[in-house]
Amino acid sequence: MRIVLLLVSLFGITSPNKFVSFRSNQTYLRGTNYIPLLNGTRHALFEPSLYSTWKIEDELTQMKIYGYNYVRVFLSCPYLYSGFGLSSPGISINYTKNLVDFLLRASNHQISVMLTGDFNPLNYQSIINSYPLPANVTGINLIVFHRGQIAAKAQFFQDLLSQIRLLSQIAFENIFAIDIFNEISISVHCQPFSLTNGFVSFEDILYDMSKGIDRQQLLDIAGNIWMDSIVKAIKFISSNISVTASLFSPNAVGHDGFDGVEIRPVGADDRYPLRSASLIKGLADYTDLHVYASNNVQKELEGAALSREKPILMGETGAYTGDFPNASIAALAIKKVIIDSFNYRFNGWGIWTWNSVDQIPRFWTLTEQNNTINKVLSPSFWPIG
Ligand SMILES: *[C@@H]1O[C@H](CO)[C@@H](O)[C@H](O)[C@H]1NC(C)=O
Ligand SMILES: *[C@@H]1O[C@H](CO)[C@@H](O)[C@H](O)[C@H]1NC(C)=O
Ligand SMILES: *[C@@H]1O[C@H](CO)[C@@H](O)[C@H](O)[C@H]1NC(C)=O
Ligand SMILES: *[C@@H]1O[C@H](CO)[C@@H](O)[C@H](O)[C@H]1NC(C)=O
Ligand SMILES: *[C@@H]1O[C@H](CO)[C@@H](O)[C@H](O)[C@H]1NC(C)=O
Ligand SMILES: *[C@@H]1O[C@H](CO)[C@@H](O)[C@H](O)[C@H]1NC(C)=O
Ligand SMILES: CC(=O)N[C@H]1CO[C@H](CO)[C@@H](O)[C@@H]1O
Repeated sequence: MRIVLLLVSLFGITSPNKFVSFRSNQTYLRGTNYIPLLNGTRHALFEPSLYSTWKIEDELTQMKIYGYNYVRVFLSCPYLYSGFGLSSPGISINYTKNLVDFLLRASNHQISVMLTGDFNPLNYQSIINSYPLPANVTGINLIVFHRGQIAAKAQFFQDLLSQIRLLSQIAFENIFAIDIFNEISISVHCQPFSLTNGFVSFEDILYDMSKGIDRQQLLDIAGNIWMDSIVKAIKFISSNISVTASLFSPNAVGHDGFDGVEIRPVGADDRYPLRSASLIKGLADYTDLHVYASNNVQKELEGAALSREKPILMGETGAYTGDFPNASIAALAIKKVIIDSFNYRFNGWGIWTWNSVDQIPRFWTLTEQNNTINKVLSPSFWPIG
């Protein structure tokens, strides 16, 4: 670790390398999701007690050989969720030094990094608590509707990015994008959307909960305030970083397009995504729509109502092992998703996952069975454009 930090101080003033960018439009984004897990279910790449056990240098070397130009990683880990052992807002250096190490190694391989967030660390709770709870909002919907949740997330990203930059400008500049919340969605079974009549006031405007158009507008407005506030906070630290929140299509969770945030039967999937076309009318820099191999792909692509005003990425695509008998068949199924997406002018694709054969539930990985899927989908074997 010390050696890495020494290199940083020696080379920290050289001109920045940017390997990919949403702005350049020179090359398609071709990435992988690298998600080392704890117990097959919990993200753990940057977990201090585990970080040194991942074979990161080898994996990045292989990613480069297979031609990938970016890697998507998750910031979450038990240490982050529990508040880094801190009792007030801030990031532990024990965590950030691992992130910096990863960013530098990726940079050495000319691989750009997309960071992905989700829930706020526990030590940011004081920020959340310093704002009043919004009326008529319950459960998971507080994430988007609660000003305190927004302020905490904004502060978290500012703290994290400032600390990374302090440790290494090269590491800092290798972050080309931030997905502020993986697959952001609201629950139609929580307030305000579980209320199907009466009025809900949000930011001084009244919404008639019996009307689909009002329900969607309420979600759009809340989503825009949430996204724009956090984008502004990140851009304050670096205007170079592209920011969005990844999404799935409403058609992936039982809706037929953006149907007015309709409630679902008890036991049905209660998630409803934010609307991409609304987010990019605001400050989101690009759309990131996740689409997995299934016989529902065309409906998901159509139902997502993508706007082409800004770049479109498919930051996750993959194949569930339960649906595809072997890796060769899975590779062709994923290839078909990507080909189907050409009509919607996607700017890139990230495959789920690089090597997480322990994930529960299990998805075919790029590297298993002697790189069967890499030999079909990787940029070295399948250049696009
Ligand atoms: C992982 O699984 C083991 C055994 O099932 C359990 O004892 C342990 O608490 C789990 N760890 C986490 C972090 O969930
Ligand atoms: C950071 O790691 C050191 C050594 O492992 C440990 O003593 C310290 O408590 C950790 N700090 C935090 C804030 O977790
Ligand atoms: C929203 O909350 C306010 C204040 O608690 C309450 O008076 C109102 O009835 C609620 N609206 C609905 C539709 O339940
Ligand atoms: C943004 O990118 C430009 C050009 O690559 C670079 O000169 C500048 O230092 C970057 N800004 C930050 C805050 O990293
Ligand atoms: C995958 O399954 C197909 C169809 O059953 C078969 O033709 C092919 O040989 C299998 N490939 C591998 C690598 O097992
Ligand atoms: C794995 O693939 C490489 C390159 O395609 C090949 O040379 C090698 O023989 C394969 N190994 C096995 C065990 O199949
Ligand atoms: C790589 C890439 O995204 N290329 C796009 C650049 O812009 C043109 C015009 O909008 C598109 O047609 C390309 O697909």
